[in-house]
Amino acid sequence: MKFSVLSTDRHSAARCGVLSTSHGDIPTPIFMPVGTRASVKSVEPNELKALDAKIILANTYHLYLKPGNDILFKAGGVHRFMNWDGPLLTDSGGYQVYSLTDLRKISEEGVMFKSHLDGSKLHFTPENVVDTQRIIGSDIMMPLDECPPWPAEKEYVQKSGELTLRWAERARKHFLSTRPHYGYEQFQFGITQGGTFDDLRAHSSRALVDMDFDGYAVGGMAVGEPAEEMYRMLELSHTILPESKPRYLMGVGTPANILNAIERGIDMFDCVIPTREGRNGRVYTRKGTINLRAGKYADDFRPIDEGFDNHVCRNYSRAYIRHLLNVGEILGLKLCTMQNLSFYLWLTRTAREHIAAGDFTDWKESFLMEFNSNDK
Ligand code: PRF
Repeated sequence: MKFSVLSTDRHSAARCGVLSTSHGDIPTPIFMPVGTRASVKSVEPNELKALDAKIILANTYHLYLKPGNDILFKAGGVHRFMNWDGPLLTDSGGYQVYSLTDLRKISEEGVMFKSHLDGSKLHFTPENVVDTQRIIGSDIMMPLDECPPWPAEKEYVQKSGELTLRWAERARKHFLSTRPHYGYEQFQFGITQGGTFDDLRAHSSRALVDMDFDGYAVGGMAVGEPAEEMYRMLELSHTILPESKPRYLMGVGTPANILNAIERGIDMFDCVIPTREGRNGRVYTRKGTINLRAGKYADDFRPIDEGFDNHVCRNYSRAYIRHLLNVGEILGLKLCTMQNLSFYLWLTRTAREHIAAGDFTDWKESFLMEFNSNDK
């Protein structure tokens, strides 16, 4: 995989770079909008492009369930199926091992899920998760892993981490012995686990580095641990993961989490916060978040974020969007979603600019000061 680091911050581990895939180049650090079921809820691919999305994420577990591999293969892969011609990353279903605790059984072989849709049995193995992602045709695929909850006993996290490593070994071997279906190259990242235990996280990271993945994800974070614990794990990861490969922090997070992780050497992020909160009427501004459902916005004809140069702020007022939400017009959810994605994409784009300019840490501090000021 071609990943070029263009500049490294003198005051921190932050770096900006470019990750090249067959579907285009991705500037890093980057936020990846979540399109679990081959749709970023309510937003079309051409609109994602206009919002400056460079890569989106989908989920192997959900797509395997519906529409299933036969239809995905007949469609010629998910890019063609959904009409997204940019880079696509797929998660493995490893996170569902965590989120669907009551619906799965873990064994050496893999994970047995009871479908959350109709109760039918699904067997996920490290090998068939690679096969499904070959059919999906994602540019970057993730191996099957187990994300343990927090807090958890060290013995459990250790055993789980060892199993994830054996699965990673099988997944890497299967990936290297199979070919893409659609004539373009695919890449595979490793996922580190180990909870917040320094020795377990270090062991997981070293073992995965030895397997020579195309990039590395830090998994098992943002499951309820204090942010400081997560930052400590990122500092540790930075000392072990190779500088020359991309690093992805899975499922994170708030704007502050993202900037603090960039400062610690992370290049890629995905999170449902902007899309999910948008559908609840919560929107992001440079001065913090506001909930547009509140009555006080009924006659507030200012844009969501005054002076923020994007489609939503140029064209619509708080009062109008609040009205849409208030009467249940679906356009309201869509405009809130677009505002938030635009904000998150602005955040990583602006971080890149400041890394390149050499003043990332100063900008980060002043951004967070204003974001937390509550002066809206
Ligand atoms: N593993 C996988 N996907 C994930 C995570 C993980 O640990 C997280 C971390 N909470 C988010 N998404 N496969």
